[in-house]
Amino acid sequence: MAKRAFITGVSGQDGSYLSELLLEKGYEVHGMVRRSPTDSFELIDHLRGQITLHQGDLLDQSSLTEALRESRPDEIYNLAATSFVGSSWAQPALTAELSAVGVTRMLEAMHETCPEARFYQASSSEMYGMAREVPQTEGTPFYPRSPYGAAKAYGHFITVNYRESYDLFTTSGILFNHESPRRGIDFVTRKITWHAAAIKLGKAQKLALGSLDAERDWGYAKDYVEAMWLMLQQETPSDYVIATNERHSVRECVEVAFDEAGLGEWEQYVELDPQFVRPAEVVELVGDYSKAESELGWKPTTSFDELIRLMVRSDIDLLQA
Ligand code: G4F
Repeated sequence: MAKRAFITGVSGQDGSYLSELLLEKGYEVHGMVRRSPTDSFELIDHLRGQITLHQGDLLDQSSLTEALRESRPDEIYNLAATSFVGSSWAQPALTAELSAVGVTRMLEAMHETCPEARFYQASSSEMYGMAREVPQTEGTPFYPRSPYGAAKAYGHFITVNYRESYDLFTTSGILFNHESPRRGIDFVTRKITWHAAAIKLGKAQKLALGSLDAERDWGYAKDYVEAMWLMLQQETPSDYVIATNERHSVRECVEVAFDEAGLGEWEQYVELDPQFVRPAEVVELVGDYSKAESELGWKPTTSFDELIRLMVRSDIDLLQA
């Protein structure tokens, strides 16, 4: 019999890639969406008919319990959250409701309806914030620098706590930044690749950015959803850092993107705009994925350069279509 998976945040970047991966593996895929399941969801519309959508909300306990009762999953992937760090200062309490307490609601729903299921929590490198050591491992203490990071740290610890309190199979994937052509346009990599493509095609003139010196460990989202699945296939649940162990700056991202678009000197197109500078930045985020490599057999397959170039090509195709 086919295994059943339940994905919150199914209509986002990671949810759409994970759905494709699980369908390829023969899973019956169920997803949770906040709007009506009959609405259009850009990133998963090509999977219509292959996945079952349930309406539910991380703010609403009974909708989660009901969705899990209906789908009876073997595996639960909790990917839903507010994912934009920048807006978490404007909506700190909502961020906590969704990304912190929302995790407890999902765990409670699982505990009540399907305690034998396996649970994946989407934790984040933002929990390291003002990093206590470089590179970061599963043992590095957290020091979040945004309401988003603080909420994710709660979500991480409550996942560990339900594992230890109730002996549930719960895991937490500490994922560093992961990007793709499906990334939202507000995130810096996609903002850059989209603008490089648009400037190339004469559809935009300028690109406004915050700090060019900010650095991140950027990987390819398609590689990272494979790691999520692997975590739930292990004999015992544990937590894993998923990263590339390489750091690149926003400036380097601009250089590669504008080079791929054949635009020459990028300085003439880029302007600095203080509205994109954050009240507090994270520093020296870079992940040591050696535990994932040795226990899951996972490692990233796509370099930073390849990733940014494939995103630019995809945006050129998109804008030309
Ligand atoms: O692309 P970003 O907005 O991603 P951020 O904040 O690192 O968060 C992403 O990765 C986290 C780790 O996996 C996730 F938890 C989170 O959900 C999200 O997926 O910003 C990256 C860097 C920051 O330092 C930001 O200050 O780029 C800098 N930046 C510079 N100019 C900009 C801009 N970021 C955005 N979004 N827009 C700018 O114009």
